Amino acid sequence: MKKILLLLLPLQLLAQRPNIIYIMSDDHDNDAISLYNKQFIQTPNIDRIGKEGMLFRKAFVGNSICGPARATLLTGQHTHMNGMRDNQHAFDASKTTFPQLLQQRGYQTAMIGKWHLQSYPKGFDYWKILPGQGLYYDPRLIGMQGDTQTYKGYATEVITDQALQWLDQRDPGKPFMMLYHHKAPHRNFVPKLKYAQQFSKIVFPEPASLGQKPTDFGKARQLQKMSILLDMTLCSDLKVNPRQLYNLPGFKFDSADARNYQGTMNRIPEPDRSALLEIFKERGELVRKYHQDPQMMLKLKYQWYMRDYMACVASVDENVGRLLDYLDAHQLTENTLVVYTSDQGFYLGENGWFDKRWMYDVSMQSPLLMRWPGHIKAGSQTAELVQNIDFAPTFLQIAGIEPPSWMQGISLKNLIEGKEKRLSRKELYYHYYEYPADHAVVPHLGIRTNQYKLIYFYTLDEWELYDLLKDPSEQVNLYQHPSYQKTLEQLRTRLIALRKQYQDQEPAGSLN
Ligand code: SGN
Ligand code: CA
Repeated sequence: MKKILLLLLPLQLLAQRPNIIYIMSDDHDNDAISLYNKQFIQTPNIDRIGKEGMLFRKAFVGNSICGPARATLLTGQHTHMNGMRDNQHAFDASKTTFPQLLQQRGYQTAMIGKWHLQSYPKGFDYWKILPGQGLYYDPRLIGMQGDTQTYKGYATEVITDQALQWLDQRDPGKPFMMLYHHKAPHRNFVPKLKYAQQFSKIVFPEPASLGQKPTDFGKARQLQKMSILLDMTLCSDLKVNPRQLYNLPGFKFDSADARNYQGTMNRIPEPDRSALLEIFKERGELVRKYHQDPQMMLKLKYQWYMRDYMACVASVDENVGRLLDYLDAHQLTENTLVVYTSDQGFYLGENGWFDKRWMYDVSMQSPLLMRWPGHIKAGSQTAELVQNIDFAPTFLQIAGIEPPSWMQGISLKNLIEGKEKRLSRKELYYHYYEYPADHAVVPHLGIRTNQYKLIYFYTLDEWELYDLLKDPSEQVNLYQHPSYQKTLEQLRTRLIALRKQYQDQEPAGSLN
């Protein structure tokens, strides 16, 4: 019946349905977008999406890691429902996804860039993906025939070239939905020469908690291996030339790190490689001088990390600009919803860390900007609690398709169009699984409301409670605090109810 109705729809009407471009970068934290925070970098192109549309102040994920976040995007389900709990398994490609539903209803669909779900994409008319994490220089891309080709150039630009090419080749008579997914600024943060130069002398402000000792906290924080000082590598992550570290008295040379560094550097074409080596030479000299001074090493490593990370973001911003210009030049700006986000947040030195995974806001929160001229008011903002389970139902509703009831998110269409100021949902569920790979963050689950966060590290039977209004950086665990016992009980009850609502029935410590 539905098919017959679709056939009866005049072609013109189909063409009027909005296009959707979903831009997702990998590990791009809010603080590295100037519309959120002006302290670190200017991102005028990414900002444009928010300035001409809506900025989300409280957008979150349900499991702060790559594959799981991507599976949630596709299914509108938390990861215990879609099966993609961690990066170690393949996404079950037999699951129905929102691109498939759009495709069935006449949308042209494409997926370009980082995929990281280990099974091949389904529900796309066109796809071209990085294998696994992909490479920064001369990346390989897998095409729809399973063929793999090397593309000369820098990944952020190569992926953008591919996206623009697909836009050129598509059938202009049909609406489209494109997932345009960057590799950057993921570890090991390899910049283009021009941005490495631009950031080479910048001194970034240090977060107050940079030198924090995990021993002052519970067991979960003591177990992690995501410390800039101890776990971020000098050569591969921070591009210190291992030649400068041979035979350095008192220095423990890491040959695996040196090999990884060589692998990265060998892919960078000349003359850029030599120019980059020249920029990074100072780092080796400073390591030689300070390697036995942990305080100094932490400060230095933080600065080098920030420079490389921000330089990677600068390329992403430039290429988002290319895409927005393309839309302008092809009269596509008006009828296209453009979304900018990341698979999660990322630690930029807070608690002395890099990476993500935690339910703490730094990693649970993601940037989110949406532009849709004529529908979203320019310069609008929302502080409603939204989550990545909401993307799929939102995109379906925008395309005029009723979201299936098995999707767990809610459509944000009325919120972005200003027809509703508040969402009915007042709390978010979170569940992280991957352990011990890669950074020894122990599994945990929890509830986040506007004011509170209750986290349960169930393999340790350890709880943490934060008052986010008084302590937004989540440094004071109030779990034992006498005046919070009533709040604690209420939150625990709500958490149990949330687990039921979202059908997370797996036993977790003393829960279930
Ligand atoms: C790699 C990184 C880790 C990172 C995971 C997951 N190590 O293994 O630091 O946490 O990816 O990232 S690296 O030395 O290989 O860069 S994710 O984005 O895929 O979830
Ligand atoms: Ca990621």
